[in-house]
Amino acid sequence: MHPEVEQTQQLVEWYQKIARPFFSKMLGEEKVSDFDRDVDRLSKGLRVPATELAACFLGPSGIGKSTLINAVVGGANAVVPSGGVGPLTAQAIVVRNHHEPGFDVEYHGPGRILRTVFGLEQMYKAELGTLAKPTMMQLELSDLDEDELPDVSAQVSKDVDSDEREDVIRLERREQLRRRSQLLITGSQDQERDLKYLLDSLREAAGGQRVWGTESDPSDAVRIAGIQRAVALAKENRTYALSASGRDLEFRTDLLNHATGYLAPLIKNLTLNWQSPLLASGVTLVDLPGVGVVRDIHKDVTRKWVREKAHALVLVVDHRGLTESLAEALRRSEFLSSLLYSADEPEDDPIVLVAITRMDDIAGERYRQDKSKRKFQHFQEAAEEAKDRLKQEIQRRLDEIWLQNTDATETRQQVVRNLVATLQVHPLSAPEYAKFIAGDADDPSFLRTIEQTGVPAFIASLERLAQDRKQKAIARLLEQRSLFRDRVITTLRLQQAQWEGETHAEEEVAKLKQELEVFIRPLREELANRQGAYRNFLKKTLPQRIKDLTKAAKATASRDVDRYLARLWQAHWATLRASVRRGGRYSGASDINLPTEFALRFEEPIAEVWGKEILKDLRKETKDYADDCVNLVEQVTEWALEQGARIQPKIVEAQRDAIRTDAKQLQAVGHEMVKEMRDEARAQLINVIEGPIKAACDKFVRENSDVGAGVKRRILGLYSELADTVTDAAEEPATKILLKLFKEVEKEILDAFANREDPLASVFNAIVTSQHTYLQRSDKQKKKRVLDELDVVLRNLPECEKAGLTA
Ligand SMILES: Nc1nc2c(ncn2[C@@H]2O[C@H](COP(=O)(O)OP(=O)(O)OP(=O)(O)O)[C@@H](O)[C@H]2O)c(=O)[nH]1
Ligand SMILES: [Mg+2]
Repeated sequence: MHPEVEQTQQLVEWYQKIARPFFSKMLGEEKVSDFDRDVDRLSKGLRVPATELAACFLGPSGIGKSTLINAVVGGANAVVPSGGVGPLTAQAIVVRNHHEPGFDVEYHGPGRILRTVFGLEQMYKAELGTLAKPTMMQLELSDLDEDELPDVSAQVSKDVDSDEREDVIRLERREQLRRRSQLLITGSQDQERDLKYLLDSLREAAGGQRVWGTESDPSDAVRIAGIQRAVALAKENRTYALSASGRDLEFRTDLLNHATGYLAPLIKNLTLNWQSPLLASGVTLVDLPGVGVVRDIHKDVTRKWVREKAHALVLVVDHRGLTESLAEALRRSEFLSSLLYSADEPEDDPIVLVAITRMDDIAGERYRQDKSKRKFQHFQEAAEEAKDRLKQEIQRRLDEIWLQNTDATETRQQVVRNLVATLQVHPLSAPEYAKFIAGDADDPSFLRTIEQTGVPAFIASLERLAQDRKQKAIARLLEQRSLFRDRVITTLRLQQAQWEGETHAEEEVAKLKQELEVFIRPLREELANRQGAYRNFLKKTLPQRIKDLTKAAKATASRDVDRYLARLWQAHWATLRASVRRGGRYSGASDINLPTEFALRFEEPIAEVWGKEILKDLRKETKDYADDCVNLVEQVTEWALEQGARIQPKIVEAQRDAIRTDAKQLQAVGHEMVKEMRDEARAQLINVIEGPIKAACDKFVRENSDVGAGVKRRILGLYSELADTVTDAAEEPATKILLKLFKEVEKEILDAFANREDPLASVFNAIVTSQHTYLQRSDKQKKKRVLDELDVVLRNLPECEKAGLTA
């Protein structure tokens, strides 16, 4: 176990077993519950050893993502399937450290197969002439679950007229469904089968009857049974797990069946458990679906990983650099906008790494043309060039997708600066690396050392990032721990000083008290003013500011939404119509997603406002207030310390230290919440925005406004109206979200400081022991008992904490 974690655990145990009972007897439950909260926070920090670094690999299909992942975890062994994963297998595969190699799968239910059957049957019946040609609408609704098949309409030329276009799309869809069915039943997309046979087999696999009069072919029986098993598991919400130990071939086959074979279309989640030094160092690798091939939900999978879970984003490119589709995927994954919340404190932001694959091909090409240098020299030169070029190119692309003219707010620019400042570029060749690992004399690498492949440096970078992340978590834990320890110890010290102190004669105390009263009166007034102002800030100024800022955010959002809608004029009318029929979302020749796009445009100004204005103001005001309190207390302590033998300096100093410690805790207020906050803010915005959009679209379709001449104009008119409705509707929830977040931070502040006993009163009491405590403490027996107990508490403090105990 990590020493910091172990020590924290000891401290927590000490508090619970020894210090807490003492406190609850001496100080009362209120003070103790305050410490309890600190301990809760500390206990959460104890999960440090499990801190993972999720590195997500994003890049075009076939670029070499899986090959690279295999190289970094397996060396020469393939772990994730690579090479020729078709467009139908767009799964995120999570590779994580586990002592027992194997994999876990979560499947989709039977609905997915049934929709394939339904779509295929519709088209088949139409061809037989028993049914009218399905309309575009039927096609759209029947065949697909948005996510399931590659985008067709994008591939159909925009020049063909619309009827012809629909025909082309229809045929293409049919072909895709057919190929998918072939994959499910025969294990290969290209294995031709009779359509009726496919339909019957799929029905059987989904748990239904064969209705087209065909017989099951024994060679396909294994797969039908396999699908039935998968569907049954999905129905019971269970996962499938297979351990790799001792049955390599079976494992390989089974994994292949899942990742690229007949089960691939049914997979929801696939996790590979594996062992390798890199994984053991806390790195989890996520092989994301290839960009540019798949449809909506995969973008959702990508977005979920990239926006919400990635701690490192590996952009996999080749010598052509960041292609348009990858840049687009990056934009769409909302990675950049998620960084807006933390533009001013980017230390915990995910890091972007660019891996350039196929450097060996470039070297080969150059070598063929210029034999004056060795191939490995060409490799090294090309790698150096690529590094510089890519850095510039990333900057350029980011400008293009995110910083164009009016979009370029200062916060966005800050996000890009932060990203570029920590960007890493790794030109590499995974296949050459694998050759070094394999050490096959018949198939050596042309490179001189394994380092030249670029892969070891890439691995080292990931490891370093994982270490950094752990280190940061540990540093946070350490900080929390020392704060907590200081608070506990100052409290104990104060008790000790108070009980140990010689008790003064009653008249003497009374006189001191009088003098102190005189001195402290103006300070009390000042404190009261200060408290009033701070309370006012918390209760009025800031909430009002939040409201004003959301109003301003709304104006910005509304302008940006208009700009987005203006761009939709370029969309094909059929795409627009498809989108209106699907509640404002459709992935076609151009991608339309009103709920997300609207939410995004609203979220952005809000994110900026939160980090740049609200949190900043709040921290500043709080710090000023805390500093003022400390300052007032210090004035009193100074006065007291000048009183010589009339007071107990130890008590006074202990009290002052206690207040200083409390104030210190406030400095990082709100820091821990940024991440949860941004996920929540976004989800809530989408929620409020989605409903009205869907309702308006449905109404539009019910009224048949989606057919007939001028449909494009009508739809864009509708969307434009929606923009206003939606931005209006979003204002209130947006304010609520911000207020809620603020409340949480406020609570953190109150817990730490403001709700405490008045600091001047505490120090006053510390100086002038009240009559009651005076009497109590003059009971010699009791005094001895308390001091003994206190001694036990302090003596049992874990060794490592005792350094802070120099009396
Ligand atoms: N020469 C060379 N070939 C590579 C390199 N990286 C990958 N390849 C080859 O490129 C092909 C595709 O690699 P994959 O790793 O499967 O690609 P991918 O990015 O995972 O593709 P999808 O899973 O379809 O998105 C395979 O045949 C690899 O052997 C490289 O650095 N050099
Ligand atoms: Mg792959």
